[in-house]
Amino acid sequence: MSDEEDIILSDLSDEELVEQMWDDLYDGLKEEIEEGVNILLERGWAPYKILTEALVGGMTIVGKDFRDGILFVPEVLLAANAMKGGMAILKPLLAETGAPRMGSMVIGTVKGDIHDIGKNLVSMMMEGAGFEVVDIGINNPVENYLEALEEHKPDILGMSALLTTTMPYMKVVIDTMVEQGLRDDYIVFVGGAPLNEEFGKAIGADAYCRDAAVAVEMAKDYVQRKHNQGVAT
Ligand code: B1M
Repeated sequence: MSDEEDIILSDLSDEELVEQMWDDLYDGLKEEIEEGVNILLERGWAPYKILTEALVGGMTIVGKDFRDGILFVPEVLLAANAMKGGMAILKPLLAETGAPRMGSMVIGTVKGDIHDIGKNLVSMMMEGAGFEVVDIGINNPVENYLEALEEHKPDILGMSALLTTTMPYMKVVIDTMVEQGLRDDYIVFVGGAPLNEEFGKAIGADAYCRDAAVAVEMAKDYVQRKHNQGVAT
């Protein structure tokens, strides 16, 4: 234990530091995660590389032990809090690319689901790529999505779900959009760890996005196509 306390993060090599950050994330040590992120930035690491390798990499380990009953909700909450500390440092850097305005998106996690790290990451990356993002948070019933669409008229609606029990709610939202004659006005993207492409197709989404980088690529592609169609008609 005292060995761990003695570790000076800045003395570690990049590889050792990333592994130490996985441990620190696992232990929910927010300040250490923030320090690690700052050290990697000083060493010239790109924000996206830090995000994926040090933070998402660490959260994957947490997820496995959560699944296997080694970690429980309170510990995972601390890990999530530490991850958010690191993400907060990276957010302005990811958003600072000076990318031209590409389009807009409303994004939220579906009803019954309070997981928001993945959604936040998608928002950050989309903003970094030049999209205007309206984040409506977690636990959203269909009414919240419809209100946000009405108010902001985005190009894209993004929905996130991390639970097998909440992912079917995405279909409720899409079906309601169809019923109200709104479905074709928006590009609908879905994402979250338990989803796959087949599910996305089955519920009538335009695309399933495996991760934040895919979401950005898909968004550029679909918005471009939408605008081209607009010009053609
Ligand atoms: Co939860 N949890 N959790 N949890 N949790 C999972 C999802 C789980 C897989 C853990 C496990 O068993 N291995 C499991 C779900 C099992 C299942 O449904 N099959 C689970 C469970 C069971 C639960 C509870 C039911 C536990 C309990 O209470 N007994 C409970 C449910 C609460 C609820 O929502 N009602 C619960 C609670 C929690 C915490 C609150 C403790 C915490 C959330 C804190 C927070 O988000 N603020 C938590 C966490 C942290 C996790 C794990 C460990 C990590 C999730 C995460 O943040 N990943 C998770 C295990 C796992 O996923 N491996 C787990 C990192 C993030 C960057 O990845 O979210 O996948 P991800 O997002 C990616 C992509 O999926 C994609 O891009 C992102 C970035 O690349 N993406 C999108 C996501 N959303 C997108 C939207 C898009 C596009 C792409 O729109 C365009």
